[in-house]
Amino acid sequence: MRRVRNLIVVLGDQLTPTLSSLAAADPARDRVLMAELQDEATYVPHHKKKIAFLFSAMRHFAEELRALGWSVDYVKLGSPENQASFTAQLAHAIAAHRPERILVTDAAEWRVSQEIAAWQALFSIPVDRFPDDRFVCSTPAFRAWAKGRTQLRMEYFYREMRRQTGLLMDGDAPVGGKWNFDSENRKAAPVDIFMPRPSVFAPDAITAEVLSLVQARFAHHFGDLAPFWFAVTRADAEAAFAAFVDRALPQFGDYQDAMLTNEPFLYHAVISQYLNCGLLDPLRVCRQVEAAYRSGKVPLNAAEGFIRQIIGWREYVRGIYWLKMPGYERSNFFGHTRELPGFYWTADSDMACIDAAVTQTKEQAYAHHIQRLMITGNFAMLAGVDPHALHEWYLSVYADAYEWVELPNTVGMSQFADGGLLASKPYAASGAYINRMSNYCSSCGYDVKQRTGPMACPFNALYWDFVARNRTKIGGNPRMAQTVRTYDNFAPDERQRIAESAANFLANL
Ligand code: FAD
Ligand code: DLZ
Ligand code: SF4
Repeated sequence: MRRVRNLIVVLGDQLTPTLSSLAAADPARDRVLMAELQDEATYVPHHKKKIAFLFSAMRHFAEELRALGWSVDYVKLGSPENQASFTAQLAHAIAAHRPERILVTDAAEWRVSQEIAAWQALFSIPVDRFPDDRFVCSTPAFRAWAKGRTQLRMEYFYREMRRQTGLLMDGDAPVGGKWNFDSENRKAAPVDIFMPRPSVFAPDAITAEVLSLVQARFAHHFGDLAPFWFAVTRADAEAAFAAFVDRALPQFGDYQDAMLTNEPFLYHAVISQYLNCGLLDPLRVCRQVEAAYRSGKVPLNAAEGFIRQIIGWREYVRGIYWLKMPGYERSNFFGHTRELPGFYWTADSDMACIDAAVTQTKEQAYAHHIQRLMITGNFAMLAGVDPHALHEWYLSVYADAYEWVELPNTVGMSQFADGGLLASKPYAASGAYINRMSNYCSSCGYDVKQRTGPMACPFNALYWDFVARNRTKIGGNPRMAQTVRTYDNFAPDERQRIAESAANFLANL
């Protein structure tokens, strides 16, 4: 057998045929290594649907590469040559193939990038690392943008990305004369609204085999395996996205922040799991959305809102992650230490909003942004939950969760645990916000209109108790000052009732 020249290690979230490591190699002489790894499936106990999605997408990608002429060593979990970790699997492959060099595209997360950084010394083989060019903003470019700025605001970063990509630009000016149409995107959804569903894909033979494997090996992990309907090939992910553009995108902006019982997806795209493992290309989907706007199929507030999520938020949180790692994962501005309540796994909190978000998370490995931010995230911050414990929960339960995107959203945006690096104010809200944006409160045993007492919505007393507890930390924030003043104007006995209601609720958590 001819000696392999380059061995290309392709990680589970690198399912892109134009990947930088593959572009540097030659299918005729080089070999690809992919592996289903126990360590990767369990470094947090991932949702069963997430593991099944990724393993099936990986297996389909190996087929896609083979069809393009690549030789692929694909190591299934449970096969005799399977090892637990990237490093152990690579050692096994090096012994088998004796490659001259290892090629790898930089890992998306710190933990794995540290593992890769040790390979050259460990194996005494040159390891060529290539930047992951599937992002609009490289990590050095983000660092350069951030340098010297006292505040890193997404909005300014986003404008740079608009200029750089030319998306929704008329020359140097933003289309429509404004960069951001978010003020038009805050509508609550009427309960009888027509709701398009995300595309569903029946499991093929490869997926069926993976589903059996996951059921056998990870039965104790959180989440429902069935029904399994995610796309697992590039073609199907692209079809799912095209269907979203046709059916849901026109109203994406209007109802972006809305929540409805039994409507987990509303007008959201449900594509983050495809984008984050490389089945969809972020810039390409934005160009498709721009084309839909320019051809008159979708309004500007929808197109701009969607494009902002991808070239704005998604790129921005990645930049923050690589700017602040390691250490960012231990951020805890408020010094919160409470354990994560058990109902984050069991959905039996008796709070209709929490139970709706957790139930659909268990069923679908999905919740939309406002559910993550303003229901489960908001509650955890008000209740003083340890941000690291919450981070591990989000990283486990969503099909789209990878640390580079999940951690800044959890620690920075939802918990304000970085003290305001990412968010300009804590996303803290009482029941009134949830009542305005959802229909959850109408089926809840708690009364959203009451501030204190045993039947009062827990978010209310917890919200004011959070303000009271942290008044010195948040009072200087111009966007929180009015809230602190409102609390200060409560009569002393009302403040006392708030403290008692919050303490009673937390004591029974
Ligand atoms: P849509 O609402 O249809 O938005 C379109 C796309 O925009 C998404 O697919 C996503 O790629 C991108 N996007 C939107 N908001 C964000 C954001 N804040 N950060 C990054 N990308 C964004 N997103 C993840 O991809 N992985 C995570 O692990 C993750 N964890 C989160 C944890 C918390 C606490 C919060 C508040 C948000 C988190 N998000 C995460 C962001 C966001 O909730 C999801 O991207 C979104 O819900 C995915 O659903 P969708 O595809 O239907 O998105
Ligand atoms: C998330 C994940 C899981 C569950 N399993 C695997 C796996 O078996 N093999 C693999 O190569 N990658 C997996 N991944 C994704 C990796 O954790 C991901 O590549 C790292 O997070 C690097 O960003
Ligand atoms: Fe949630 Fe409070 Fe409304 Fe119940 S009343 S659904 S706890 S916001």
